[in-house]
Amino acid sequence: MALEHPITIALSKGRIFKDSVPLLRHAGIEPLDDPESSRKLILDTNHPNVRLLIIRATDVPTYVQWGAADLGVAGKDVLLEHGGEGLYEPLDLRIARCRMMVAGPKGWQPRGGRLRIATKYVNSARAYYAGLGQQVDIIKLYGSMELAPLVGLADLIVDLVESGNTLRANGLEPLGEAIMEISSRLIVNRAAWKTKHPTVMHIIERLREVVDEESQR
Ligand code: PRT
Ligand code: MG
Repeated sequence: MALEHPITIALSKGRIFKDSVPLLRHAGIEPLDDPESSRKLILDTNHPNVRLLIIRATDVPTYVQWGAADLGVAGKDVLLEHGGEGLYEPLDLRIARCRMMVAGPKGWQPRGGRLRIATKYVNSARAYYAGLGQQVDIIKLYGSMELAPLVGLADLIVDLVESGNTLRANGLEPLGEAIMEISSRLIVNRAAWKTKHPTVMHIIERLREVVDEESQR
């Protein structure tokens, strides 16, 4: 049968869960609880062999890397910070899309001197400025990056932008083109890829079908 091996899938609640549900449904997997209303961290599904772990977005690659989950859904931003060790990334699910951008106070102009960049995305920001050949100081934050330029912690931020409302509400604006387009990826534990191959492949193929269908709309 299609899902012959027990499979654990790691997801974060919020936009990734919401956007993953229709995709998983296409693979025959339906959660029996809603993480927004239930406090359960392990959700059963309609399929006796499949369960979902509800964890922080940044923890998803870690659970999959160590085999506590076989599969996971994680943003490219999160995967770049994690490093991708022990993971396969076979499918772009094209959900939870946004752009990673540099932003600063409206009308900001460089004054010369070394820039301070506040961000949660230290690896991506470092790689971006290294690519420009520009020396900057990167300041690691865990959230609310928009505050940093307003109170003099940093000149600029590197953050995710979807509608731009969060930046605007704080008197900030994007600077230049996006650093990169972000979407969520299906990730697979390397050992599970081998030991549960038919089941993993079945899920990937069903997900690929629905992602392709969506992208042709
Ligand atoms: O919230 P938590 O601290 O638990 O973790 P998280 O923020 O990593 O998780 P979550 O669930 O908020 O985001 C999960 C994934 O969704 C991210 O890793 C991204 O890949 C993706 N994603 C897509 C986004 C956004 N769009 C997004 N807009 N993640 C965050 N945002 C935030 C952004 O950081 C900024 O604060 O939304 C704000 C900007 O939105 P706009 O619409 O105002 O521009
Ligand atoms: Mg968030």
